[in-house]
Amino acid sequence: MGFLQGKRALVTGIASQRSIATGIADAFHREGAELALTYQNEKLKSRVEDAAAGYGSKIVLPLDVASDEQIDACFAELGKHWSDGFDILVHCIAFAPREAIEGDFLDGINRERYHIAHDISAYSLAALGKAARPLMKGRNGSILTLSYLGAERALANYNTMGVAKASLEAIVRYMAMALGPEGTRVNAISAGPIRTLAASGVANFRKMLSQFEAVAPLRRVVTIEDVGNTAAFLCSDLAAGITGEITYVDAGYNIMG
Ligand code: 0WD
Repeated sequence: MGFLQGKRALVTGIASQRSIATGIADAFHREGAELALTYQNEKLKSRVEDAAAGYGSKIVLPLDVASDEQIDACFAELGKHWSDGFDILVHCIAFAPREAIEGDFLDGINRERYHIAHDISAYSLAALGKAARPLMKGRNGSILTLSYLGAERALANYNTMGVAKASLEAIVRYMAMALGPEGTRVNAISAGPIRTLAASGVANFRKMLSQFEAVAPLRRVVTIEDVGNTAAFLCSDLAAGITGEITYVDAGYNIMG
C-alpha cells in the first residue's frame, strides 16, 4: 500500500510531460493518491486530460490563476466531486515576462512586469490557499509550492522571478502560520534547475545546468522524479511535523560556497 493511500490531491501546473507537476503527479499516483488536475488554457486541455486518464482520474478543471472567477469556479467544481473535502494542494505555477528574466535586472523590470510576475508566481499561492481552505480544513492536509535558489541569492538572469520567489517563500511561512491551527501544513521545495517549458524562458539556462552539475556535491542535475518523490513525502503523513519549510531538492548545490 502506498503512503498516500486515501489522500485526494489537486495538482496544478502540468504543461508537458517534462513539467515538475508531472513528476509530482506520477509519484502521488504511485503512492496511491486520488488525483485532480488543472490546465491553464484550452491549448493545454487535451494534454492534461491525457495525463489524468493515465492516473485514472476524471477530474480535470480549467484554472488560470490570473482570474478570480476561474479560481472560485475551480474550487466550486472540485467541491462537487470531493464534497467532504480534499487533502493535498500542489501549486506548480510561475510566469514572468521574458524581458524581466534576462540581462540587467533594472533594465528588465518595470511596474507591469513586476506586477505580473508576483501576481502569477506568488500571490496565486495565497489565492489558491484561500479558496481551498474550507475544503482542506481539519484533514491534516498539506499545501506545496515550488521555489528556486534565486529567491535568496542574486542569480544571473533570474532577476524579477527571484524577487517573486522571495515573496512566494514568505507567503509559505505566513500561510503555515494561518493554516497550522486548522491542521493544514504549507511547504515549498526549492528545486535545482530542470529543463522544462518554464525553464526555457530563462536566458542561458543550458550554461546554468552544466555549471550546476560541476558544483553540486552529487555532481548531477536533479530530475522531476527526485522532486516528485520529495513532494510525495512532504504531502504525506510521514511529514506530519513539517510546516513552513523550504526543502532543497538540488543535489546539494545550495550548500556550496
Ligand atoms: O528549473 C526549473 N524548471 C525549476 C522550476 C527550478 C525551481 C523551481 N521551478 C518552479 C517554477 O518556477 C514553477 O513554479 O517549478 C514550478 C513549475 O515549473 P516547471 O515545471 O519548470 O515549468 P512548466 O512545465 O513550464 O510549468 C509551469 C506552468 C506553465 O507552463 P508554461 O510554460 O506554459 O507557462 O505554470 C503554469 C503553466 O501551465 N502557469 C499557469 N497556470 C495557471 N494560471 C499560469 C496561470 N496564469 N501561468 C503559468
